[in-house]
Amino acid sequence: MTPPSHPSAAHYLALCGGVGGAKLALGLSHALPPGNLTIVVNNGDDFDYLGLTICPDLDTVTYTLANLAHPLQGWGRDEESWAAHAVQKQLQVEPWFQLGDKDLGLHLARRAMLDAGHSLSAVTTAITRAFGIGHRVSPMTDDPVRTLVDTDLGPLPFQDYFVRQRCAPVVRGLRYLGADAAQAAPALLAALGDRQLGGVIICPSNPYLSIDPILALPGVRDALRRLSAPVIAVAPIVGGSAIKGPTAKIMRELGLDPSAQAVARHYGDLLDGYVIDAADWPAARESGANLSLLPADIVMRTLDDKIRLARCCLDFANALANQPTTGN
Ligand code: FO1
Repeated sequence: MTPPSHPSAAHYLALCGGVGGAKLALGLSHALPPGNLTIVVNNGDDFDYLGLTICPDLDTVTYTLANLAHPLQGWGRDEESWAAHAVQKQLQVEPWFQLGDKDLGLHLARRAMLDAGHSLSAVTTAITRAFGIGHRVSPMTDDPVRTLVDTDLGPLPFQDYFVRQRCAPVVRGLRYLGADAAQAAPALLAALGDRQLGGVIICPSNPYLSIDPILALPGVRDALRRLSAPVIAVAPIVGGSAIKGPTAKIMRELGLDPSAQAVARHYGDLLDGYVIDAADWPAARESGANLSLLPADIVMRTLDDKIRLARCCLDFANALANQPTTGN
């Protein structure tokens, strides 16, 4: 495997949500030293549950980087026990959302640190360091932002739509409540302002549920547009079906063609490069998108797959950064 050819001093910013994004974030954490990578995570899925602040995407990324994640479930921890949830179920208190016993420990600690006045960024740093994670993991903002799903049953808070209703309602639209008044988190602002920024990698998470809340924060889209460093995205869809989660269903319900090209159109002029699966390469080439396309094997099953794709993204960003400017 060729070593990454990106300049060692460069810093990279990864934007991600839950499962799919966390896989690439793990690959990037193996391909880059801690000082060269900032992982900014969607926290529009966050919600207050039984007095606890649940941060699903932050916790999926944390558990994934700490090698504590449940290997199949896509959330929560491996080797978990469910004694507390069993009592909750017996007492009929909100049993629809399952918190494992070890996961509960994290939520109680986060609650205490937030109540002590620490920001979500500071709390996330404390948690990730305690789990042995050297790389910087940050929420997109320290302010409350909540994704609201407009459906045929009316507006639903995200976890109600996603977990309680198992994504069954028909999606009519999405709103990110609080985003317009929220401040991008310090680590996100620092990365966007870093003169050593070598590139931004939009990880293969659901664009509408996980990446758009980050892009909805005031100034983030414009800052990405103004960057001299390349912005690349990895397609979350292969051959018209989402690798994980309800992306394709949501796209169809939003009247969008569930394809890698539709996602590229969705990100629009933010992108300098787009990594798509080799299966989607012929269609994408015909689409005439004036975007640098890179066909790759983007399905990540093993750790090697995740590291390989991460290095492919870094080399792609580096190649785009060294392209002679077209002078436009
Ligand atoms: N997803 C479920 O489908 N069922 C659950 O009971 C559940 C519990 C849960 C607890 C903590 C946590 O961090 C995530 C949890 N998730 C659960 C996943 C979560 O709702 C979604 O994966 C994300 O919000 C989607 O990005």
